Amino acid sequence: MDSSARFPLRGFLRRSRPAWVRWAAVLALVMLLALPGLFLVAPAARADLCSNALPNGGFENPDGWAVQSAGSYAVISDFWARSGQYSAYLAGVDNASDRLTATVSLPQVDSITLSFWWLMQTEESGTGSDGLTVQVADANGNPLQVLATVSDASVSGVWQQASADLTAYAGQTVQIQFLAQTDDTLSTDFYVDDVEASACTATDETFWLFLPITRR
Ligand SMILES: [Ca+2]
Ligand SMILES: [Ca+2]
Repeated sequence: MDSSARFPLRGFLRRSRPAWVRWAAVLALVMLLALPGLFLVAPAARADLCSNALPNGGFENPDGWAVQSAGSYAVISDFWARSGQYSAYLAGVDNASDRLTATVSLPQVDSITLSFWWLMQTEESGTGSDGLTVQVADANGNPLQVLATVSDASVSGVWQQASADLTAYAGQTVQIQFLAQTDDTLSTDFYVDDVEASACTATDETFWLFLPITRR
């Protein structure tokens, strides 16, 4: 068998090609063979697509929030906000019983994370007798799970962020409830702002990065 049939490139170079064509072919072959040594091929992390399923969590617009209070004060107020002008200001008096509820249709996605910012300040001395409970309930208000608790024994006077996993409720309509209660002496303030339910879908795309290998 003609060796040029087994090695097409050899045949290509042997035939009556102009010299510059043969050199260009050889150079292209060398670059092709050297490519893996010049570049590191690395898969990049997948990027999740997320959206917020809980609008008005900054309380600048009270739409979507239902308020029940034993007192006659406004629970959504401009007294001390973390963002914008408004936040939820629960309790702040003795014998408080405040309930702030958002009804949310959680999409059928891969993961859902509830996050919110809270700030507590108190006249108590860390007894834990005043508290804020964050819980998820079904659409009728029946409690399903406590997500977080804050009490007068928690960090005081500084905005803190908390988060909880809501993935188990994907595809369901649920209530997110903030419940504040105080006893009959030494009041505690509970502020809440910037509530979000981040619903994320994992993408199937994998990105490949060609990183040049450099030496110092
Ligand atoms: Ca706000
Ligand atoms: Ca108290």
